[in-house]
Amino acid sequence: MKYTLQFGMVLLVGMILFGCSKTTPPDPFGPVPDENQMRWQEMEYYAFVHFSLNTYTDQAWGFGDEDLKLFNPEELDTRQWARICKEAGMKGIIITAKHHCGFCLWPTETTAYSVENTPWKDGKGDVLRELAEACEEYGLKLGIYVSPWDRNHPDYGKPEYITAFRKQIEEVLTNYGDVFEIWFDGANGGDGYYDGANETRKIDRTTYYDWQPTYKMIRELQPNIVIWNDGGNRADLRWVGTEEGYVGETNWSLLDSTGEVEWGMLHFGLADGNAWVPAEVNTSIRPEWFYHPAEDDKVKTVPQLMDTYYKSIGRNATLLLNFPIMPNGLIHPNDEKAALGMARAVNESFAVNLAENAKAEASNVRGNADRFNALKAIDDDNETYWATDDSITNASLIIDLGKPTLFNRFMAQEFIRLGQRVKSFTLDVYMNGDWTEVAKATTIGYKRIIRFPSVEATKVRFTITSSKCCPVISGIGVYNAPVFLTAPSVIRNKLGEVTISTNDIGPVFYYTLDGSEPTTASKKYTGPFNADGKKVIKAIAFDPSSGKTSPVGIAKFDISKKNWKILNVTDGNAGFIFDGNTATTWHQRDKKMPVDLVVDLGDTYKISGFRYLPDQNKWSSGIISHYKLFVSKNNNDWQRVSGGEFSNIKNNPVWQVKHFNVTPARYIRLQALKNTFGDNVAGYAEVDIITIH
Ligand code: FUL
Repeated sequence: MKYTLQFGMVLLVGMILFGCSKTTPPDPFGPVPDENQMRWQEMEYYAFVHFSLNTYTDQAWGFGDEDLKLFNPEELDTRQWARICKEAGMKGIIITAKHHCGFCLWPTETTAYSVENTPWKDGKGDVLRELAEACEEYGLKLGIYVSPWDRNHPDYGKPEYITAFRKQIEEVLTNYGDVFEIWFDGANGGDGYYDGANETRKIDRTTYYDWQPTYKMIRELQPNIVIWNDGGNRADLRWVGTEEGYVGETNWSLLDSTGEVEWGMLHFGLADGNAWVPAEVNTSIRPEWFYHPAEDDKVKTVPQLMDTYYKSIGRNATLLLNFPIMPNGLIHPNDEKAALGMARAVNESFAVNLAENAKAEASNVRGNADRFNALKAIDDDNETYWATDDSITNASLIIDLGKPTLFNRFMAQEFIRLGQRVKSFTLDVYMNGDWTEVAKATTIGYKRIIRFPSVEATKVRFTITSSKCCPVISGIGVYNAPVFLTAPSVIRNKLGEVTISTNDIGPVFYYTLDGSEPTTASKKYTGPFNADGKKVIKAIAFDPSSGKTSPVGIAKFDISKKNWKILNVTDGNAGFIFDGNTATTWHQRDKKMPVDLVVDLGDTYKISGFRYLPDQNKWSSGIISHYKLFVSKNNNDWQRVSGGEFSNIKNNPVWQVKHFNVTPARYIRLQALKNTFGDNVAGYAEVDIITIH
């Protein structure tokens, strides 16, 4: 009897222990996010606003000598910014409190180069205060960008500057309530005004700022903040290595906490990194970060913004989308329209999760326990999850939609509090009695969305083909997103022949040549046509099967290039720079800087500016960063009409537009002084001029 009782007890304890070990949650694997990173990740989408003195000078980077009198945003309305961001579905706003020019948008003890000495509100204004209040009113979080590089400060480059810089950080983190993120730009050191010194000041960006004490102060002042810093100075979040709005398809939220950070690590993360440093995709709603009137018709379209959405939020990153503020202090209506259009598209795309309330079954369920079964992945609760036994590193989950259902998007989420685990997965759909693979992908993380052409199927099979350890999936979604056509691209070659095209399959195009808005009643495109000389061409794509039209693609062309000649050059590829095709580039490699490009326009024109598009492959050398432009009537007497830097051209290689006083000339000479690699190559995707009649 005694023996039986003892045996029974042992059995009971054994059963409890055995049972528990099978139904306890998986252990965390590798680095995991802290609470601040978790809160930040769940924000998903928030705004940048770029606003500074260079808003008033049409520049990308101010030099530091811009006149304070320029700053007078008479209609400044931070509530307009907040309203737009809120309606766009964003969760916060990060403002350039100080950009590289050193101008402070708040009154500061550290410099006279601030709002305090501008005509705006007689020096009594404080943009940060107004934004903090507007964010509070609209339920948005406030974030702050303070540029480490300061092209105005007399002490930049010396130890004294670090004291002033820390003081600035202290001010912005003390006086404006909770700040969710602080942003330290990676552009650091170079030429600047520096209080009249007008010189080049180089710093060692790994040591000069002595970040650790600064980080400590920041965390003391704002315990809930996340710190963004690029490259080697890592903090809580990482840059993705491009400003074009996408992170790698493979995207690990991990990096190594020490050592050099190469581009690939920023873009893809590190599968076996030892620190949790997730990715933030930062990009502007227009080509450039600051407001330039010439970009009013270059605002990204809804399809472009949706593409960015899928390549950022849909790839385990957050999206930081920038609005350039106009000189009057407002967001431009075109930008508002695009951001709200994107919000509608996101809402429409993800309004109905077809997997919710469907039947779901997994190949393995941890301890056979209900709390970890397949339904937990589709229950619309991110705190519950499907998990497998510890020994399992590949598993599948089948969602039965019950009837043939049309869809084209799949979303999966890992429960990242336990680490990022899944390395790869496939997606199959069950149609006409067979399984067909529709997608194959790597990494999931917080959120991964896959796009594929619409299918009509009854079941979806999600197979994790490889995982670091047992997978833990907290969310799965199946959606039927509306299709958005992209605006067609309109290019013109040297002979004046215009081609309209798109990457979408099936649409036809309609266009106008008189600046009016194209409709399906406009001229139909049947193939390349001739339209030489100054022209504005607007085109739309129309998909006859869905009846949908695209946004308008606009191309503005200046005078004919038919008679243009590059002088002193025999290389046959030189013609690439006038072919209208931004993907083809010509390089001059056989010269030493300064490298000249001399063009004979064939006739005399009243020239008021020029445009330069660098090689669109940022890995290529030859992206000109500093230049001079000369013009001449006779190829003998030259007049310098423009010169300086193509600011930020390395990270954002968009069209560089420079205006100057109208000068009649037949020849132009673009002189490359430096490129972004520091070698002697001068490259050009396109070169163009701006003329007046
Ligand atoms: C860059 C800066 O140089 C740009 O002007 C902009 O602020 C962007 C967000 O970061 O590196």
